[in-house]
Amino acid sequence: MPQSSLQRRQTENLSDDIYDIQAGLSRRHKSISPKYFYDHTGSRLFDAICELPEYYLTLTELEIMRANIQEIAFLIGQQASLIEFGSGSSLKTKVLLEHLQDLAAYVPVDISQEHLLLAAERIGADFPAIEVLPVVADFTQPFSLPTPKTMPVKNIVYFPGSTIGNFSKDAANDLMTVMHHEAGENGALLIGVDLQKDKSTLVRAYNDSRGVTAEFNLNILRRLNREFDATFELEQFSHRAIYNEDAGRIEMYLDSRSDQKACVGDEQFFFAKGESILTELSHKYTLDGFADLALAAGFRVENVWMDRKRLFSVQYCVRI
Ligand code: AVI
Repeated sequence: MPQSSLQRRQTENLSDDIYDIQAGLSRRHKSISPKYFYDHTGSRLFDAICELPEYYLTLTELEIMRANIQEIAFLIGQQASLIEFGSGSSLKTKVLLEHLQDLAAYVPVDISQEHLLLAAERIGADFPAIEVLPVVADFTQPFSLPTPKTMPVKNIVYFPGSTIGNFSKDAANDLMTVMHHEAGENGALLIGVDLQKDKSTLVRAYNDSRGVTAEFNLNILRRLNREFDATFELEQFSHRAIYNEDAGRIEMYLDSRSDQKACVGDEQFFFAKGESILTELSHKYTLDGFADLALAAGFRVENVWMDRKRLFSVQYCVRI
């Protein structure tokens, strides 16, 4: 039977992903991209992480949003178009939308169509007065914006959760440049940025006592086994997260517990006992460090809100 174009696209994407995974595991320092964390189970585990007090990021960002929502809404102003990078079903998005009832449109952008449409439908049901215009796109590349019924006064790019930290410094600059482009003239960026702090708080956040982060990290191998023809033995790997103070980032690894082999597709890989696979970087910024990153992409930080302990920041950056 001839393949439909959707089937063909799915097959092509699958083989691109297998090559990408094989290339990562062929390097001297093995790695697997964190983009493979988020299958159904991975997304559920990440939601569970966000509820852990040790993972202070989500609860603190929400607290900052709630405490400063009037001022944030005032800066965004009336009839703006809110463009969320990521599909935005979170509580933070809801807190924001509750206070922006006169938005021109809410535009969630995500590469996963299924996830995006579900989130957009939920937001549409909760906020019937707001025009919701989902866009399926890889937001690391420039994309076209839809035209809302009401002409927006300005675009506000919203990027919560400190996901910016998961990008290398160069990739973060590229992404901020795309945000600058999508924000357009008079536009701005509202972004959640995790801050540098004492090592023990950071290490605890990524090595929680209930082992949810360990399970989240190991699930990447379970997904590779299921979707990418891989043969990892999960009990032969262990989760490790460290804070690299010089680089200002959390590094998450899966360490091999023994000398072993595993296949991905038709390639076999050898793992020596103690050898690590890097699965994620999570950069933590100083206020000055983030202001420099913003400036390099054409933004000036206009407002910074933080919690009392200065664990996390929400920053409003205007286009210059
Ligand atoms: C999605 N991202 C901001 C999380 C982080 O903190 O870097 C992913 C995560 N990894 C382990 N715990 C949470």
